[in-house]
Amino acid sequence: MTIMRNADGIRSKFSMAMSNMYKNEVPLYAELLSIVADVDERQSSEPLPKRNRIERHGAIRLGTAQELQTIARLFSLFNMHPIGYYDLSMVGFPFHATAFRPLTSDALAINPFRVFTSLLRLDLLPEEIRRIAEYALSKQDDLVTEALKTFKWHSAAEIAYEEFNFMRKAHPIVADICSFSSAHINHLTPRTIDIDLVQDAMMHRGMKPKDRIEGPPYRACAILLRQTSFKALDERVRFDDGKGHIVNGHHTARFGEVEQRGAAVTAKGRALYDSLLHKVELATAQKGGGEKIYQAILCKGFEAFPDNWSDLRKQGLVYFEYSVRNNEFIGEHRRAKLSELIESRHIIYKPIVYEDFLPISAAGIFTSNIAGSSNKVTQQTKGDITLFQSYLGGEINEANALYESMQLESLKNCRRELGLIEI
Ligand code: OOG
Ligand code: NI
Repeated sequence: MTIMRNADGIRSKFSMAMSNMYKNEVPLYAELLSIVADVDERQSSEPLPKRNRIERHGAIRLGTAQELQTIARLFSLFNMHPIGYYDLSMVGFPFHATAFRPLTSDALAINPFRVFTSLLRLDLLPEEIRRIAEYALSKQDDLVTEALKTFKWHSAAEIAYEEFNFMRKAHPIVADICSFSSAHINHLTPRTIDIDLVQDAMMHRGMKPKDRIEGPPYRACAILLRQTSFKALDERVRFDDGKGHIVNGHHTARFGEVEQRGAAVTAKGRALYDSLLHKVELATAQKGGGEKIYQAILCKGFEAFPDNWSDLRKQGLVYFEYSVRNNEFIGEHRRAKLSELIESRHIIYKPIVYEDFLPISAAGIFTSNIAGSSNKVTQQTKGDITLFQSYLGGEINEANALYESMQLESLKNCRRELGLIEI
């Protein structure tokens, strides 16, 4: 227990230290934080929960199984565990990923810091690229001792400029992963309550946000996750020219992102989300046109996703946390059904926050933040969760199982408090 509590404390310190480091390294990120604070203050009628003011997520890209193993051990000290398997090969990227985050409501309430952690799949790279990548990765630091440095930026590359450019042509993220002495944090992401306003503000200040807010459209009942970012900085990096001379090159890797989180959806809700998004993609591909047209098609498409909490609950599309509002006269209701207790306002409910990521959105974020990264080096293929888990040395938690158990736990508490026979 003490260890767990301590771990939560360490996570808070770590996420704060990381944010300070990133503010120094990428001043535009500090500007993004101030936009979010302004927007949220203006848009919120009541004080925001403490959770909203602390940093939310970051991302890191790894090259080898050993690195993943070390990172998993490091994060477990912060009470962050792998949740969800994200197969990026389905969008033609040679990566798979998981998100490390706290598992329980208590730990999330203290500090919900999460890190989207992707791992390069050397097996999906063309032979020639794989050879250079393997060679470059074999020279990287021993991460057991260098764990914290993992998140720091390196302004000198470890490979020759020519090799860098060769890899970059195949896929810029492969070059990003393989060219430095260790990995680096590539973005941090605060949470806002109004991402459309933050997007406008970024545009206004000339911060060059990406064109598209990823995820569902604006809704009265926010679901899942909406994300946007300012584009990665073009940074000077020193390279060896292969003949022992230094050349100045450049690389785009580090950016800042912002997110708005909504309700966690059930498997049924997710299937509906995926199918609507798919239809929107098809319609957009057919129609073409810019971002305005995409947004219009998106909003229209999502009319099929109920947008009030009552219907979302009745149709089993969203996970809820239930609580007792009024336990008077409950003796008369001991056999009452959940729907009746909700009707009579003995029990109230609120949506459970989605704590995870979305693979299609993640691909959109990846793509827009590395110059020239529309090229795909792999054919669409299947993920390999077994391999990923063998590197982790343990199983990945399934996000929906966690939401489901939060919901069940809240119902159990209601039942106990109201002395109900069953609900
Ligand atoms: C990770 C992109 C995924 C998100 O917010 O979906 C991500 C990356 O660019 O390395 O962080
Ligand atoms: Ni992100």
